[in-house]
Amino acid sequence: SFEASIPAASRDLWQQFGVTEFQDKEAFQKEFIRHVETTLARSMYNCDDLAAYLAASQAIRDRLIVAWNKTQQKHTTKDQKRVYYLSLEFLMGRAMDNAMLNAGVKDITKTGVDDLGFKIEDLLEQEPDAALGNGGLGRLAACFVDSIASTNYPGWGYGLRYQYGIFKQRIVDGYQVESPDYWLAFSNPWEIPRYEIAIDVMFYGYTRKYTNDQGKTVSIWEGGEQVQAIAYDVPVPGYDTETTNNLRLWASKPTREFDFEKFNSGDYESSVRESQKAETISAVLYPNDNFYSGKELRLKQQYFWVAASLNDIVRRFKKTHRPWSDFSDQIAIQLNDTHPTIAIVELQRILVDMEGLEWDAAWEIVTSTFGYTNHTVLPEALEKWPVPLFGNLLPRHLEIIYNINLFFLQKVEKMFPKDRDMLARVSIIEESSPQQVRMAYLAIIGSHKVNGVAELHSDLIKTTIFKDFVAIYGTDKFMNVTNGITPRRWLHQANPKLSELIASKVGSYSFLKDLTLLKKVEPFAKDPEFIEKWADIKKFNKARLAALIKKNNGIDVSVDALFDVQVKRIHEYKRQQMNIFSVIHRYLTIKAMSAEEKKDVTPRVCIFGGKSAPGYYMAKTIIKLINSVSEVVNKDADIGDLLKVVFIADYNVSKAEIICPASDISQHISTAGTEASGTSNMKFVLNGGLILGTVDGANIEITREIGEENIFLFGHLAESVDDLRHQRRFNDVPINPDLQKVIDAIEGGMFGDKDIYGSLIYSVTGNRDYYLVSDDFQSYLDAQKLVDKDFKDKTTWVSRCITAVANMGFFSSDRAINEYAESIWNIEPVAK
Ligand code: F58
Repeated sequence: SFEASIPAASRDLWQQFGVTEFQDKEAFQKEFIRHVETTLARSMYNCDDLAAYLAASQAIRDRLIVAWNKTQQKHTTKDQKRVYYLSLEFLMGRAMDNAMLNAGVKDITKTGVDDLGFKIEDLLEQEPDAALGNGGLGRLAACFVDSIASTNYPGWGYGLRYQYGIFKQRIVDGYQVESPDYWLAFSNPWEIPRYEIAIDVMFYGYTRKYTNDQGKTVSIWEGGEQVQAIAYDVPVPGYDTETTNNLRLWASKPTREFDFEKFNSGDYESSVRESQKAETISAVLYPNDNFYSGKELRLKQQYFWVAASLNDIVRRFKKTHRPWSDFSDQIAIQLNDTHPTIAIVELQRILVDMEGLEWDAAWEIVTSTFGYTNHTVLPEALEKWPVPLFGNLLPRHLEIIYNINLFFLQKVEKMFPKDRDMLARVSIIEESSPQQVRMAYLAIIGSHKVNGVAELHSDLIKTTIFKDFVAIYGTDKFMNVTNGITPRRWLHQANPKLSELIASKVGSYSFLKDLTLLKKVEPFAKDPEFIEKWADIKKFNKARLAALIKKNNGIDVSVDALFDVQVKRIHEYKRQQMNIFSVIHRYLTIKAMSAEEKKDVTPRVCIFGGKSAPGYYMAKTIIKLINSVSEVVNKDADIGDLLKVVFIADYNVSKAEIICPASDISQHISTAGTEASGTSNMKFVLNGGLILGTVDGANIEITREIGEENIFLFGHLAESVDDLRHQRRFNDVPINPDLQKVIDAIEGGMFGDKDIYGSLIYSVTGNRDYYLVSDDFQSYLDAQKLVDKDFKDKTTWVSRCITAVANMGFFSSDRAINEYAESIWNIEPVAK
């Protein structure tokens, strides 16, 4: 079996040959050629960019695997506590550039392929994004595994190997059209299939009570359908360290015995159909962002991934022959949102049903192992599973949940004997019809720490959705860990020129490991020479984006205009509708101007990008409106270069790497209290752009760090939102007059058939306007005006950008990971 070892006597021989890692250009080229000729079975007469990308990747992959092996051996020997990060999404983007950078072979690879007649940039472009996520939550997981490796913590990610990542978006006639993202078409050099690591996972079936040898009545789960989870390992190299951690992704396969009976009896078709059904579990990523949809297949995905991961974790623990009481001293498991919450129940089931521990002892282990991160307060995003669906798929787990709930409610009843409502409010089971399992409550009850992802958000969960749980557990269980981003990808890779300029003042690239060193560039915010270099780099980055816009949209934009960017998933709470309304307002204003007045206008390019969930009608309407406005404005001769509107199709990680460094202003304008943190806000500022934003999520902490003179804030505060909504619902609050003009223009047919926008307009007028577009509109326009004015003073503008960047050190995901490690996971970095 794969666990057998080389006999001691032969190990010398093994070590003598070992594997070597290429150290210079020539050695790389040798590896490259070997991979073209052997791995790919091609030749020098038959090697295009794709083949060259694959061969170079294979050479780099070999290095990663050697480092991976060393790291895993070291971790096994040291036997320290490890963390497992369970996330249903890892939005990794491309791997090649990052692997070269982190492994320290970027220069030799670049010159190596150059000599052979290729351009490294062309090879990098061949790689499809690993787009196994929807947005912020998935990208956060990707930044976190990078940081866990870069800070030398022993930690693995566990996720699903979707065959189809987030759909590809095209714009046809102004509308979003989705097509499948078949990212695995040309083999994936960045994964190691481990066909030998195959774990059986069961669904459905029934539970049966019986009396065991000790005379105890126990429940067992049997009679269900089996599928197999196959491990695919993705090496995660740390930057400038020896650590290469693992991201283990599970793919579903039929079990080996799958319907052998049927197959044998000649019923091929139904046998094949059944086996295809097993494979559909990990086939596709659900494309919703901040929205819960209770589909059985989604719950199957969750349990499949959780069961395989826990089986793997427990198996690794059992190999150490430690007592169960050591479990949480050796293992921390972080739940990225409620999607893996069933892990709490699964571990309890393993310990009680399979390993024979007493309930209380098992529960102590479970709760000290798990931590839960919440990413939203939006009610429509909170997971609740209908009890009948849940009990049918996972009958034993439902029993265990009822037990957990019973013991929990007994405790609550003792604490609050007079508060009957309390029991109904905090019960894991919601008494609706049908009953629902509230996953967030289960996650809180089964974890020792619960955290939000930015200060405001962490305060809000304590005072709103989880208020009762603070009364029960006290405040210590609830904490904040503000999100972060990896500076390797989001500064150095995305913006190599800015990174180089910063390095020239810091003295080295050490800020990529300790981002607080950015502070060293602050004195140069007043240095004319530095300012000029900085401005040149921004211009270069804007030209790079302008070229992408020309290529994808056929629109010419001037790099001298203010680049105003809002790229993120399309959602009413993120308020792209407010942005496009203000663009229409700008258009109407310019159109009404005299030639003389126009001379004063700051030219702007308004750039949008982002996907709508396929079933989200309102978000799709917003996309259509943006594209219709773009059509009208861009060809209007009265407007010329004063205003351009661009929708960049298929926004993804690779496009973000081009877009972030090119913004002058980026917009993070969610209704106060709705965006838990946001992370692209951090990316844009780190790349030398300013923010136009609301007092929401991490915008607040960004303001504190960079100074309020370096950010354009507007809008109502979170504390006023409930009141404003109430006002609108029960009184006749007039709509903002500037917004009314915009609506009149849309309704007058300026942007095509007005009927298309009926429901969008209705959503912000009358007594609805749930996201307070009208209430914030005036303050938004005022802030826009200030942006126009301030952008005219180029020197001061750049100076503010430099100061902002210098103070972004806090937002490194390395800092976030250190906080998790110290205050939730209780783990230490692995020494050399
Ligand atoms: C995002 N959540 C938050 N969820 O909206 C954002 O403020 C935060 O910065 C980020 O998490 C990281 O903490 C988010 O992206 C999802 O996409 C879920 C996907 C699965 C269904 C439910 C929403």
